[in-house]
Amino acid sequence: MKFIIKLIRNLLGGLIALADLLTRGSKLKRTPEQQQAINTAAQGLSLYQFFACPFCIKTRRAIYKLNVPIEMRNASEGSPHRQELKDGGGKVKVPCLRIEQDGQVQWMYESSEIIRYLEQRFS
Ligand SMILES: N[C@@H](CCC(=O)N[C@@H](CS)C(=O)NCC(=O)O)C(=O)O
Repeated sequence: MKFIIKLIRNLLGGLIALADLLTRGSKLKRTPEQQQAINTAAQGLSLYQFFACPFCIKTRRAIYKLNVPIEMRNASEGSPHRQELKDGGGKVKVPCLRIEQDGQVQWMYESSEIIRYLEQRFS
């Protein structure tokens, strides 16, 4: 039963991910210099996520639109990133944005909070 629920959840998530890919639209455009500064700032960011999680899809969509090259780290079972997330952030819940800035590391959970943070910093 658990297996079937997981399968249905992944199938639905896959469909949402596909719909997202087909309807993403355009990325934010910047001058090459502005984009270079954004690319540099994004080096301190990584998103722990699952491919088919709707909250992760929503967050990836915002990241795509903001045109910020954030490293995606798959935190599903069997991935080494899962333990990093648990050890660093305190729980396995995705999406989680790891923010490394000025020698400090912050782990931000909650898709809405992550999107708000990214929009404030990059739009
Ligand atoms: N309110 C949270 C919900 C996040 C959430 O429920 N994520 C699920 C995956 S879709 C999760 O991490 N569950 C823990 C697990 O599957 O181990 C958000 O908007 O980010």
